Amino acid sequence: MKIEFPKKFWWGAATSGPQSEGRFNKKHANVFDHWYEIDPDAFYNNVGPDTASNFYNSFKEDITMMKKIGLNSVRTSIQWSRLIDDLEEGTLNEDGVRFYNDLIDEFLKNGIRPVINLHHFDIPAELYHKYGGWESKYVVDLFAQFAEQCFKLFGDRVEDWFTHNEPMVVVDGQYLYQFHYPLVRDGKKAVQVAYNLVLASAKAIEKFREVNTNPKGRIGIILNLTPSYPATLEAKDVEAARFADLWCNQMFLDPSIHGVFPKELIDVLERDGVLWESTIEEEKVILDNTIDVLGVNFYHPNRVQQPTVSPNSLTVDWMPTKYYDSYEKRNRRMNVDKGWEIYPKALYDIAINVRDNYNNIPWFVSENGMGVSREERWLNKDGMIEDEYRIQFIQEHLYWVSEGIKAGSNCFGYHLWTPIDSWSWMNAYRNRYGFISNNIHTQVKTIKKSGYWIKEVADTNAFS
Ligand code: BGP
Repeated sequence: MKIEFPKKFWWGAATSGPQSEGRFNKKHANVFDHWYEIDPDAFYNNVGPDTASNFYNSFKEDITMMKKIGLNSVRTSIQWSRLIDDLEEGTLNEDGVRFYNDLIDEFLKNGIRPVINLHHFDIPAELYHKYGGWESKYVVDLFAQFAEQCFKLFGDRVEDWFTHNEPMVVVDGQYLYQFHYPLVRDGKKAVQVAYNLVLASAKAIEKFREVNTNPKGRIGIILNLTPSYPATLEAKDVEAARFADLWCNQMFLDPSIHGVFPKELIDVLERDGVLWESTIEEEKVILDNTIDVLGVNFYHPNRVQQPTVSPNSLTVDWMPTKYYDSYEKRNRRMNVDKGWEIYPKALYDIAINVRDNYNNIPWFVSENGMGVSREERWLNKDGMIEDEYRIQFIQEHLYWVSEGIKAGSNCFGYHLWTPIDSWSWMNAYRNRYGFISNNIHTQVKTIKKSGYWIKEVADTNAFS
């Protein structure tokens, strides 16, 4: 069966500054650089972000390889901690400006659309230590100032901007489940941070509308959407799935696209005494500055059941787990290395949800991918990794994307995580995701079988 895609479909891949560049010449540490400095043991094999995939030094060669495998668009992020010299004054770091100028020009020279994101979990550590990072509305304003600098510097050449990548992961990782520095566990702060991230996105969009002069320029947000499926049709499981959807998906989708938070969520948070602090002026900024385009990161669905922990036994004041529990393993198809369920049809459900409930806004799959460990197991005699499993994974997901498009959803592209195996938060290089492998000792990069496969797909806009 031949699966075809619309003209000008984006075939690409995504990375981020902190996971690819390496720390070279950076004036400031982001929270991950800092965490690695104080606790290298928190990272798999003690490998930190210092070198990552050396993109800062090898971006020209790397982009040549991306072109070779047919990618027509690539996302990365501008690191706040690299571009800005004085974080409060918002003055520019010359080397940072030079680097991102050269990088963007190199993409364009190679016919690759640069898709630029502004925050990928990497707030400068200093802003956390001095002001509590995303807990602070002052930091929200500093982010808008940084965003404005980016639009002014690069907006003549960059058409596609995104404010945050996966703000939910900041809430979960940094403020609830303690898997990202600063490892806080505080429901009330988590709720405030979620609100502040939405506000920061809206304030950045407001700046964009003020300073952008590129007629093709547009701006959006990248959300990791996890459709929530109840374990059974019992009312309590269904209710739990409803809350999971409100908390994990709608909390960011609704204000980003409709300009308001879901009332049902506000009611629950208010009743529990953890609702964020907001002002009428801020709410107006959120209402007036919705997105033009949506990025959807999809890895796995959320299988939800009623909470197993009694609300009274919570060890902290408030947790969303008061209302739902996720479970992952019951006889489901799994990516065992990463521990994530594989359920491609969820992408179709997302497509229909965006079509029906979110104005059928233009959207693309901004990340999808399969993290696999010890991929050298599949090295062939010519030194190429034969990652058939990745090709199959992508095909299955693309099939459901195409079904969504046929049903009228406005999806315009697919980006794999990631073009070249990159450094991955605490997992460092354990799980590999790329079309191109990276030997972290020599930094030699080699195209995998999936890289040659995607080239054919991109060239023909179809696969069979
Ligand atoms: C997403 C992030 C990426 C990337 C990816 C893979 O949530 O946006 O930055 O890391 O997940 O996950 P992991 O790195 O944890 O294996």
